[in-house]
Amino acid sequence: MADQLLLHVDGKDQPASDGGEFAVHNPATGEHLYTVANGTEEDVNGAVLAGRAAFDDGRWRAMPPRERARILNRAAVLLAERVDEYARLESLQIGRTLREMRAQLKRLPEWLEYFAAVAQTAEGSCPEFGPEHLNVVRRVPLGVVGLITPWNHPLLITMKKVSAALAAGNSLIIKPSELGPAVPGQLVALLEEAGVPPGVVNFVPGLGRSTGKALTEHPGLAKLDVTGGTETGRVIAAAAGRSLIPVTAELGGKAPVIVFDDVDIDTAVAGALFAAFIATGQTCVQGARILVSRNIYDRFQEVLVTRTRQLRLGDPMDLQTQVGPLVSQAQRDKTAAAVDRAREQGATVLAGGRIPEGAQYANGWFYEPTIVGDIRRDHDLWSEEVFGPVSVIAPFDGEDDAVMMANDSPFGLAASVWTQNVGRAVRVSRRLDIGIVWINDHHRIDPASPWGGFKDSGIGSENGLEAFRSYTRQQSLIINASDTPFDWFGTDEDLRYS
Ligand code: TXE
Repeated sequence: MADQLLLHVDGKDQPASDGGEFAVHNPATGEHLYTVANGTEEDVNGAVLAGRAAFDDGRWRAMPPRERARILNRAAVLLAERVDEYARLESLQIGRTLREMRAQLKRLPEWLEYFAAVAQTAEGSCPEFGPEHLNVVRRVPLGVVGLITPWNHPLLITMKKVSAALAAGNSLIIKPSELGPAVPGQLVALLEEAGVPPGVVNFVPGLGRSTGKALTEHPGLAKLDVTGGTETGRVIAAAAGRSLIPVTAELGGKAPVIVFDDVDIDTAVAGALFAAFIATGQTCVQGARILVSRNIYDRFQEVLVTRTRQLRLGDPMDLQTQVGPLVSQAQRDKTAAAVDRAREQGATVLAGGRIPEGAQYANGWFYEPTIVGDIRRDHDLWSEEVFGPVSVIAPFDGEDDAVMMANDSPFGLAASVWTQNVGRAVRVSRRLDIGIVWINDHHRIDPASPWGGFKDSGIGSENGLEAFRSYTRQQSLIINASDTPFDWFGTDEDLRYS
């Protein structure tokens, strides 16, 4: 890893215009890893101008789709070769376990391959427009788009946005999270190595409140796409509103895991653990509310608590570790405060609920995987997103109760339903006010499958054809195909507008 991560604008690495930088630390050990150039307003402006120049001269936008697709496929091959190196880097800077990052990163070439295929097969349309005209509707790229990404899946989330935006022919400005920008930075170099022309993908790391703000308020952007906290999403969407540009926002969540009484308890507990503690609970689709049919509740809780206590917390680089530290002191403080408040409000901590003791935890942001019971729907922990290894467990009585509890949230990103009864699974899913519903699974993602939330969880979606379309706009060509001369003011006949 280089000692300093620089901006990359118009094909060139550069420091921040004012020389500013900040440091990234290893959240498991506190060790200094590298410094990052802190992009200024001037840098953002330079990046947008570079992206615009690249867009206007058509070096990427006007390239035949098969050629763009070839380059994206080449990038997929290069990425597959670097998965181990990138996984290590991701684990070092965000603290997610190496076994998780390997599993995640080895799938990422699929995003480039999928959107390469979409670029080649995308079609316009030809709506009926009466006998004398032919209407051809083209899908054209938007221009320079701003991509703002978080730290919890640094490369996955960047990849989702980059592959759709690039396949559609746009120029990009990437503003990665200040907590884990190294691998997104490497992706930019990799894309140019694969053949994406300089100036098309620009990289401006920096702090959200300065660099991120300058980007979202820049008048030269044609779209903003953000993954982050709900409050950040509101600020960015408001800026997009002022610029009258579209926004895609993937924000917070408080996903229910709904367990019916016909499940195999061990399988459903394994599913709940997977939902709750992947990424040390730092995912927007984390199974934060485990809702269990009352007639199996006691047994389920007992197995869940036992298995939660057995999770191996520790050094993320050790392949035996199952749960790593939180990404930062702020995330751990937020987690600990949420559990303490739940205790004060009368909930019961059934497993975890502490900062672990021991030399191996002393310098990192560790917190024990935690299950909280006796939760009421007026407790803060019922509705607030923690973004840490904390889930609540509560019983329900029947389908109506399960649906009511699951929908009782300001968020609507994801849910999982665990049952062997297909009719019930379909019935319940249809009643959930939630964007992604897994049946007997959780967390699964595919580049072809829409990913987006309802309510305070965001606007629009990533992945799939809609994501590609959201990086284009329609241009309607209306061709007069009539041989009859036409003179609007030269006739007294009854006129019609077509
Ligand atoms: O995210 P931020 P943070 C949630 C989670 C977490 C909370 C805060 O609840 O505890 O958000 O985490 C950039 N203008 N999620 O502070 O701030 C920022 O630099 C423009 C949910 O790390 O939302 C980063 O690149 N940009 C989530 C990105 O926004 C701004 C993932 C996300 O950072 C900005 C992460 C501004 N004013 C956190 N302020 C998910 N949906 O998965 C910040 N940024």
